[in-house]
Amino acid sequence: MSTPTNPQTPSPKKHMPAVGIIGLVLIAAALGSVYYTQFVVSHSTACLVVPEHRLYIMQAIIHERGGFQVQAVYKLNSTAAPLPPFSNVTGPKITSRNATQLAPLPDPSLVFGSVGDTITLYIHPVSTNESTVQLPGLQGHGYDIDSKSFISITNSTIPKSNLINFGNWYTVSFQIVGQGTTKYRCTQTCSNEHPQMNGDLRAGCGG
Ligand SMILES: [Cu+2]
Repeated sequence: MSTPTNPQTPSPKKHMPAVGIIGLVLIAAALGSVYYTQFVVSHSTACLVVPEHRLYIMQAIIHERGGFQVQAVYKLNSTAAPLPPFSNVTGPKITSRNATQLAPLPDPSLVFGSVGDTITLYIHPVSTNESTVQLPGLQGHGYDIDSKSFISITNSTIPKSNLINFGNWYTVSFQIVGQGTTKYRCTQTCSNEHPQMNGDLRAGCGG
């Protein structure tokens, strides 16, 4: 009796094509997800709209008479264009030569911009002179933004006290550096509805 020959063990080389294909698929999937997160996702969160400089003309009046109201929105015709002449007595002097009026936003207190935009607010605090509704002796309203985490303020005439006096105009400019939503609000107790005297500041992408 001859000793049986060792049964043929299958050569590992026979597995190689399958292992190689699985390996290639895994590498492709890994590269694909890297590409997806690096480029596709970041493209949708970064804003690809052309930056503009928007001007918001706003009135600040007790909430019973409207609160913060955007009266007009413009965009500068060129982001390199100088801002319109501004006086703290008469406000900004905007002409069609350097700015174009935009359609009003559905929410009259909303300030909206896209990431990369510059926003300039012109705020006019107005007294109603109604001592039954407006707190007697009130000097003005207040203006402050809750979270400044996604904006970078480049210029402001609003005093550190945030008090904006009746009859004067105030301006603040900022760049939008990220998406986000916060509230701006009156900081002076001005009427019964003072707690509602606020508006949204929203930074998105386009719109
Ligand atoms: Cu107020």
